[in-house]
Amino acid sequence: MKKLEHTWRWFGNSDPVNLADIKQTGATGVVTALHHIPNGEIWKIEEIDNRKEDIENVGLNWSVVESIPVHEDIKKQKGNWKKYIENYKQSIINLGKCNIPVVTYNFMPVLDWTRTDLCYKMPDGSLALRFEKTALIAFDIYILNRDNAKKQYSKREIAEAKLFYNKMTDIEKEILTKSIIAGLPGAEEKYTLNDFREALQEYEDIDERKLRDNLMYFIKEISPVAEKAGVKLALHPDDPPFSLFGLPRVVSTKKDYKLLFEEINIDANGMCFCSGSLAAREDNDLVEMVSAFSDKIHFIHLRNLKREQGGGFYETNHLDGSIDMYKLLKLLLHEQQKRQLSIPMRPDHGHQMMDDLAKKTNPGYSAIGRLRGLAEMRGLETGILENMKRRKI
Ligand code: DNO
Repeated sequence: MKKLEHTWRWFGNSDPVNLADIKQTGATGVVTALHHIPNGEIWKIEEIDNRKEDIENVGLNWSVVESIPVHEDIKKQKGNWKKYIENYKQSIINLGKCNIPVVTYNFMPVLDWTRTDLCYKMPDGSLALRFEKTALIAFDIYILNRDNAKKQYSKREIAEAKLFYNKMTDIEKEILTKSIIAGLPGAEEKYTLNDFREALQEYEDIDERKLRDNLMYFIKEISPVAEKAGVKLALHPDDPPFSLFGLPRVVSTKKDYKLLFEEINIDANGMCFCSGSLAAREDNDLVEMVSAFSDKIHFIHLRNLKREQGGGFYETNHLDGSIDMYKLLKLLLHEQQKRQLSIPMRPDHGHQMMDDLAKKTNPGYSAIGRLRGLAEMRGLETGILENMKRRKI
């Protein structure tokens, strides 16, 4: 019975969880990026090789790149976008030469993943990440003062947001602002309020249709290159999978991925199946999505969440929450049995807990919470595989 490849995200030398720690988690693969290279520039072979050597020196493999960021100009097709696409291709070619098999990326305009609370206290005292719609609306209308923001929300949502805002202290307003726009780990863009307003304005003439066209254009350009280079592309879903601040988002649903795979039928063009991102929408049926796109899954993020009334959610431990992790993992393991190579999987986020509560950690990426997630997933996987073996499925 074939297992998934167990991997761990590492943010490079500044990450408080170092490579020697990762070795002890039971992971065999590392997921990382050359975070010091500015968006749009080429990842040179020498730089890739140096990073690879650091990882291999502790007996681990560099299994997945997460991410080569897609320059905003490519998403908007403005400015130097053509040059940035050429650079992106070259980075993929260089990664292929260094035998790095998977590249993850996303196509979210302006903001990568977004949360409103990075220290949401759970009943057991650990801290979770939360996306509270009311907090986002309060920020949008009363802190960012975005033109026309009110038009996007219902009267009830606006009233709740106002109440929420009126109760906030200045420090709370600052923390909320930072949580949303100051850049979460791995998001290579960060903004001040003014930069953020300007970045949003740049998208005024870009609707869903235009953004989707730009996405298709980009993938049509890069996927034949990736195919030739022996690199799989794993497009990460929008997190959360719906529009924020009036921006279009086009990688949120089964329909979005279906369009993408129908239009660009190349093996290298695949997805990063991120359970937590997709499950923030109740109408995303994860089991149905795995079944529909099973051979397109080049990378797996496992994480759970609890959806809350009003469209928000908070992140739960891997075996709790709205996702039936047993059912999901079983399906993924069935797909794994059909493959030659193990599909890389990583525990995506974990609570800040135990010793980590007193340490400076990257939100969502502390050591112990993720270790708990990985251990739970490895245990569940062992049980499912053993059962499959006994029942000869
Ligand atoms: C958040 C991550 C995302 C992801 C990118 C992929 O924890 O899953 O930042 O890395 O969206 O490009």
